[in-house]
Amino acid sequence: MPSNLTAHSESRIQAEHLRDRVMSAEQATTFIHHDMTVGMSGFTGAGYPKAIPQALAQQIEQTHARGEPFQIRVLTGASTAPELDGALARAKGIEMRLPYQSDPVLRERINAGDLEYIDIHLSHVAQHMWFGFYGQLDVAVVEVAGILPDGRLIPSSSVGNNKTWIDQARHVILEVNRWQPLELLGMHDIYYGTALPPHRKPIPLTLPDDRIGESTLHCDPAKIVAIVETDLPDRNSPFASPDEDSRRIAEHVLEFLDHEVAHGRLPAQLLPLQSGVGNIANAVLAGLGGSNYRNLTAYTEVIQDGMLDLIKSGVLRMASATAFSISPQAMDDFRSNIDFYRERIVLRPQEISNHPELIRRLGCLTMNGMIEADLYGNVNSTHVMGSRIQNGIGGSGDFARNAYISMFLTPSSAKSGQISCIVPMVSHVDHTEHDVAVLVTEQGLADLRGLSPKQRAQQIITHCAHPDYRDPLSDYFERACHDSYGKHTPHLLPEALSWHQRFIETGTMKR
Ligand code: 0RQ
Repeated sequence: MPSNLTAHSESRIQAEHLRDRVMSAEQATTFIHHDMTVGMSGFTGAGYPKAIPQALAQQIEQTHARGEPFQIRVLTGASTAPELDGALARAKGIEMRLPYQSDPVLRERINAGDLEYIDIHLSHVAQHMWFGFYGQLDVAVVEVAGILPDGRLIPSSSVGNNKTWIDQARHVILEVNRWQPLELLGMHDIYYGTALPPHRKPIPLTLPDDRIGESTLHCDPAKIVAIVETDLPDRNSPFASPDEDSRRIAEHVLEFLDHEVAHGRLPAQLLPLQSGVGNIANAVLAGLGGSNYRNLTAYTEVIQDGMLDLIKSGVLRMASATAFSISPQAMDDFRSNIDFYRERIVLRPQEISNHPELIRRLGCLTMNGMIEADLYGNVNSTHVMGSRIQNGIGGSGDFARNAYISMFLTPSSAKSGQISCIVPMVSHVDHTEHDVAVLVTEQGLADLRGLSPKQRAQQIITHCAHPDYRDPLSDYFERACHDSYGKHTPHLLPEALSWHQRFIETGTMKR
């Protein structure tokens, strides 16, 4: 940390030349108008602007009350929080939203058909902006932990697409959040070397630890139109301790990794781990904590509680990500030991944390959740009953497509056992059979590498399907092998397509 900026400084805005832009959130919202495209910070409930979206939601409601239109296109890093997605969705202020989201109010609006939701790979967002696919970015609203005397910005608890939003926007609004530890300075690695085709060069990162960029964000001071000071926590909900299914899924994954090491297909320190968020991912991390592995690395998107524990115990040597997603208890520990963690954590822009070139080069072992998989290994991560968006593809496609071993994990059934998560044909495809190496449920693990479609089906029914659904799935598969039009990937189309419909017809899934 520079000697002229200490954690106890009076103001987090050390740049004298920017002090005249400080104003209230209400005043700052006057720079955002109907029909604008706004890039906001935020990734999995970390580092999102906390005051401006709420003030904006109020402005929007008042404008609607006058009978005038006010809707914006909202681009973020990934999911944010009720103060951003929830507030703007409730105010009916979003015309278009991208990429990943997980807010219940926003989800309802999207599924009611009230707004356009564009679900794309997280690594694609920044480059699609540079390519001009989303038009002009009018305003960037970005949370930072502080502003250095020379105007450089200290990133906060997520990086996401902030570099791109700041570079591309006509106007920039900063939220300087005093709640974010200033000691985050030095934890980030902002790579400014990306270029557009045909001028792209290899990204010079060969180990998850490599630092290839700078610790701060740059912004042309002329673009900064408003600075709002806040002191508000990230949305960080406590993690439930792993349930029985999650624990069993974790056991199968660990047994598989041991087996791969024993057979010389993985080194003793494994390869960089990527893990999705949620209960199952946390259970796998907890399982690694009880293992004999040491000095592992993670090249992933999100650092959650389990990863901090692994770093503390030495199981993980270091972790690279783009954001935190940690509970209040873990946050206390993080703050108390921030100097220790800064040596072992790197936060990068999401186009680098999720970059296909780097994931392929490093050979990531990827573990992501899913809604359902079919007999041949196609995976649906996003759509319930083929049409209702749950969250989005997030980074799962960036990682799965380019992984050394891509694993997908789920309990074998959903809705208290009424729905099988192994189905004849997925109702929506996010990851094709070509990108799925291993499927895991609490029942067991199907290793699909090197298998043909019919061989995969046998493995998946035997090892992953819930016992209640094994017979119906085997029956379908046998009849399909006999009666299918082609015998390479056997299907009885009308029956495969009606599999999901019956859950709606029997009322298991509400209309
Ligand atoms: O519904 O909320 O109404 O109870 O789907 O399921 O079991 O809570 O699972 O929270 O682990 O999420 C795939 C959505 C799993 C997640 C998904 C119903 C179930 C429940 C949620 P309710 P659970 P999880 C890194 C990587 C894509 C993004 C990704 C996800 C709800 O893992 O979003 O991987 N993945 N990112 O009841 C009908 C089925 C069902 C079903 C579950 N077969 N049929 N309903 N549900 N299976 C992070 C980022 O990218 C940022």
